[in-house]
Amino acid sequence: MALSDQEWHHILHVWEKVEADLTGHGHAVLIRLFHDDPDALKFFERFKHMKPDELQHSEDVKKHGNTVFTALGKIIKKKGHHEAELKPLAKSHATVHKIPIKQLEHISAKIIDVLKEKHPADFGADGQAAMKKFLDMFCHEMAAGYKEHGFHG
Ligand code: CUS
Repeated sequence: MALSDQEWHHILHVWEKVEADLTGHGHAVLIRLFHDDPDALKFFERFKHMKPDELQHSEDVKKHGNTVFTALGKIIKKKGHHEAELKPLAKSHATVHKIPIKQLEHISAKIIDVLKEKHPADFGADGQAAMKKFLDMFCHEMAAGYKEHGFHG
């Protein structure tokens, strides 16, 4: 279901804070995900041999954190009109990276956890609910895109 103007407003409000440090936020989310669900690591050839301490300090993991958060930010700023951004992302994740939707759902949950921790004053119950709705929609649309490319992960 589409998000209301109010919901986009809540999401963009916290995202403004996130943008002060996209890399730091993305890195925190990846570290949290890899800690809570080590299985997530196996989809990343270049990370899967790393120990927790290496992951924590890896410039490559930081860079990937920035990639993930930059991609999400581009989509968020389109306030629902993100077909042009989402389609290629679904294609590359279905055909190249082969990241199951379950993993996108896991990373979505970690995104909400990290934002709650880092921005308690700017990410209250309404913001959390709006972000959850956005991320649910994102995962749902990615799954639809995956199917178009014959990936049922
Ligand atoms: O990179 C990318 O792009 C993706 C995200 C988006 C948002 C779609 N990813 Cu990366 C994902 C994931 C990771 O990193 C890890 C784990 C899981 C998932």
